[in-house]
Amino acid sequence: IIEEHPANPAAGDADRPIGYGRLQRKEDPRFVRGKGNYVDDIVLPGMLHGAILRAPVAHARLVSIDTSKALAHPGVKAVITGQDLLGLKLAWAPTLSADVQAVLVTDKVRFQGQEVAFVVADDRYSARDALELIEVDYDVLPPVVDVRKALDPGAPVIRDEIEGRTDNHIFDWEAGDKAECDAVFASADVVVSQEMVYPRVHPAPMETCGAVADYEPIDGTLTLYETSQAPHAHRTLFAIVAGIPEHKIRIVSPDIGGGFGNKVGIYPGYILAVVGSIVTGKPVKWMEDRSENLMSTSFARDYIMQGEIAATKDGKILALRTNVLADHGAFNATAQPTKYPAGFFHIFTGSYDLQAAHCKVTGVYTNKAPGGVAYACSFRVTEAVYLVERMVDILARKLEMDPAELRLKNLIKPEQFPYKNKTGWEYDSGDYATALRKSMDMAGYDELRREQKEKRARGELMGIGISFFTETVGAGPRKHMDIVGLGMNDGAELRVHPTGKAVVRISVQSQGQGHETTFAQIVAEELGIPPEDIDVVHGDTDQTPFGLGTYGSRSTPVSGAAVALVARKVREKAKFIAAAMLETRPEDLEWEKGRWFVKGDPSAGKTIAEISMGAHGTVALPEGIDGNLDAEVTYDPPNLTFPFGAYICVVDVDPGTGHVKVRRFIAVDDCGTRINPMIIEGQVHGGLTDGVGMALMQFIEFDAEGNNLGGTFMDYLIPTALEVPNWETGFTVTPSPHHPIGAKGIGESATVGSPPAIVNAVVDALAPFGIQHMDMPCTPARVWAAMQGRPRPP
Ligand code: PCD
Repeated sequence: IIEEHPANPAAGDADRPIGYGRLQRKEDPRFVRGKGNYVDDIVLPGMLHGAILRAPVAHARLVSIDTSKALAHPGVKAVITGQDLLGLKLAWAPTLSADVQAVLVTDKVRFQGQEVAFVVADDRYSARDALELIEVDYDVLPPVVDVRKALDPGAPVIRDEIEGRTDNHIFDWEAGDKAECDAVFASADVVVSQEMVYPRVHPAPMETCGAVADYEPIDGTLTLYETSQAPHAHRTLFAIVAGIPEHKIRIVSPDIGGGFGNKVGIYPGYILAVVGSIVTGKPVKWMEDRSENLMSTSFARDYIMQGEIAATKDGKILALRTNVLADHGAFNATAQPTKYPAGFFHIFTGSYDLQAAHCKVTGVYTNKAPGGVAYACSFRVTEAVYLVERMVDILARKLEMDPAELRLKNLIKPEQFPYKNKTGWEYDSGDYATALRKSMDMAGYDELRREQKEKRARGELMGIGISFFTETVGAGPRKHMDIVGLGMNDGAELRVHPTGKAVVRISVQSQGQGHETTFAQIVAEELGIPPEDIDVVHGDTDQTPFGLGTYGSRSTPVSGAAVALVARKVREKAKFIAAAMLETRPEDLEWEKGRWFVKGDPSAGKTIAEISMGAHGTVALPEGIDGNLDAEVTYDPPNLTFPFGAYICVVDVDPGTGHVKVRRFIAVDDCGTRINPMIIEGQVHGGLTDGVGMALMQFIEFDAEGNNLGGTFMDYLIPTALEVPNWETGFTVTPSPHHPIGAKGIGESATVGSPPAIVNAVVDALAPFGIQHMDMPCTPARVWAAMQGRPRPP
């Protein structure tokens, strides 16, 4: 299975991947054979099935609910309503953003698709049939659909159950120095402004959300199989909310069919499965269907951003400011660290060296599904990067400068790192201009511009779009961040068996990223044990150390660091045992290629396997060293990591239909030290494809009544191989100075970086029409409409 095995890599070679490089994925043999084990594959003896009745309207008072006919339906074992949950004190559950969310409606429906009742039956079909027998009387209220009208005086108050609430305002949050920023703007030569919408989209993972709850009444234990990106955090929250002691709860996240942020939160369905199991005394399975997933689980984005950029007339960018209106839906359930209600949006200064910056974000309630999840985005970085990269392009147009040249002029320089931006971030490392130049070389940038000029002369619409992004991933240092009070650290436990095979247990949860491979590679690199001899255990709270889970591309920055350090701890311990075995002093030993040997006598050495056998065997152990090669670590990152990239997109727009074809896409990514280049390329391909979906095809719209118009894959379009080009990827390597192996995250880079490159390309193609901006998604209808009534290009 080893495709590329750099046997004796030169030490310090930054381009060399870690631990066997392009190793084929250890998890794939089970996936390609259809032997994965997903939540819906779990079948327990006597298991019942749950189904959720959902509200047909967006805003309505619940007048009455009659479940008697449903209860009488054959096979139905229980029907649970909001009133029942009130009795159990489970009608409302805390969200990840210090709000509460209704598990089942008790008073008022607040979005279409909201959970109203839960039926438990012998099989899925009886449960679904019984839903139709529940009689609900709704008193329909006017909904708040348009976020711009949510704060109007007289707007219906959505959260009227909260004491004293008279409007739909959730929070105002600011970063940067407003006075300083306004002063720079006031004296700048050039100021341009633009309003832009980052529309509501959905992670839409291949596997929908679901759970199997198994409450054992005799000893009071709960085993919950869940689609969860953060099993340990979920367990703690279940313990707090449901009052079940934490040591009696086991959460298992088996194979996950894509997370993309959709499986970070705890949805009502998970809680209902648990309640169903407690009520019936049987295991209960609940699996969403596709429409339920799209309509009720976490959406992403939904930011209306008013951006302004200030510069000198020769193109030195001075400052950036923005006001954002954030639609959080009916409950503030956004996933992000407590201190940051707008996530990491304040990295909106991007990759540029600015004199001042200020942002203000206002969050409001509307009658839409809650969420604001970080879909392939480290907490609103996606919105931030889109804003700055569109603004820089608009500025380039205004200054009549080439957008690449404008960027090169303003990028933070290598010698400025660590770089402190104007909103408080400290970027760890970067070499931005090199990455941008590399992408321009790969693209043949000057040649593309020549081609564009020729085509424009013939009336053809070709666009070239650039984006340069910096991300902030690896949340995070416990002094700065927590989620619902839990510090964002992660653990790793490593055990080397007597024969030198190893098992590493990690607190993060793979959803397809290939952790069983890459985390084994980190141990392999540190200890010289081949990756195939290292088992990676994850996704079961009974078997793994505590940690906050996988999202925000944090697994490699946080848990990957824990794994490197735990392996180093084992290596250090092995040194003392090796010294005993070799009858020498530990300080006389040197480490190389998986073995400790005597300095000056390389033939006298012991491999990790030999040392492990010694540790577990009869070697007389030095004072204070016990008989194993095990260790554990909890890692608190000193800072986040700041991966970056330069993307270039080439589009052709059909002047007759408005159809946008992405002809080429060049992506140069820098995620520091690379572990597995093949997996990295896969991550980038996936993220770029997501970017095409967001930029050109998908958004979740609502009509005036609050009906969700994006509730099926007929309306919510998922990009396929047909819509995307043959991705051209490249890389540079700028290691993170504070990460033990220099690695930064990569999982979300392409989703963050690609939408602005695509939109910049579309707007560039439409430049002859004098179009400065177009909101996503640039669908054929929108592009066509934008061209109408404007003079044809010369
Ligand atoms: N890597 C390497 N190297 C480096 C980095 C990294 O190799 N330097 C690799 C690792 O190890 C892994 C991957 O790659 O395997 C990734 O990583 P990261 O970046 O660390 O990340 P993570 O944490 O692991 O993951 C997460 C991400 C996210 S976040 C998302 S969205 C998405 C991504 O991931 N998701 C997904 N990708 C993916 N893929 C798949 N397949 N699936 C899925 O689901 Mo969020 O926040 O949740 O929204």
